[in-house]
Amino acid sequence: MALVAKAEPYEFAFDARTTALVIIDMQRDFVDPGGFGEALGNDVSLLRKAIPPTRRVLAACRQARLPIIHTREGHRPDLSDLPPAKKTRGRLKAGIGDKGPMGRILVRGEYGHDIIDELKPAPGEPVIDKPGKGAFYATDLDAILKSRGVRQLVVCGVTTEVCVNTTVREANDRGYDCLVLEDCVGSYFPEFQQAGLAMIKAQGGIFGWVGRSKDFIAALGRKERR
Ligand code: TIU
Repeated sequence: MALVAKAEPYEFAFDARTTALVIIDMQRDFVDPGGFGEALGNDVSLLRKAIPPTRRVLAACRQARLPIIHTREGHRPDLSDLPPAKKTRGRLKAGIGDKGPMGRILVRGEYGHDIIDELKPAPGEPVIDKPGKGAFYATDLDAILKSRGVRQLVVCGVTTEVCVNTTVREANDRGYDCLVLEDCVGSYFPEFQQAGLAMIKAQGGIFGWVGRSKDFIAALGRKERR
């Protein structure tokens, strides 16, 4: 029996047995003061606003026993999976693989690459290490979701127009329905936050749905009361 969450362009109907929570790249390098993102001149408070509602969604999904997946963007320490184009883009003084404020930037195993303490994965929750912006590219995410019978994704994380949008587009092409929680995603650019969400729900939900954490949590709560 479907649960229903208020969303745009229309309500998101989902089955708790086939829905997973996916939290994208809530890594210190992007989100924490003193990390790579801030070193690039970005205002991380725009991303940090997403932490409290995402914590509430994570707690509700754990209680409802939904599969929970975390992702991290980053590369092998030898950088063998880092395309030269990605390495040189931006002409940064300190870029991916270089020494940054929290260890080597976006390198697996480094402190800055890991997920923030507030949203620490629990034992048994898969963490997908991805070399690209999309969580499906060059990862086993699709296999993990398919093996659990997942067909719908509830998406949180950063950044809205980069890794969240890329992942939602990849998921859409693979046949998943995605609900993006607008208060649980963040961008360094307010105009991209707005446009990134508008693009998902335009044209009748061309890539998916956009909703709010409280409405999704309320819908999940209706499962608990059944
Ligand atoms: N996770 C993610 O979005 N990676 C980025 O590089 N985002 C930027 O907005 N730069």
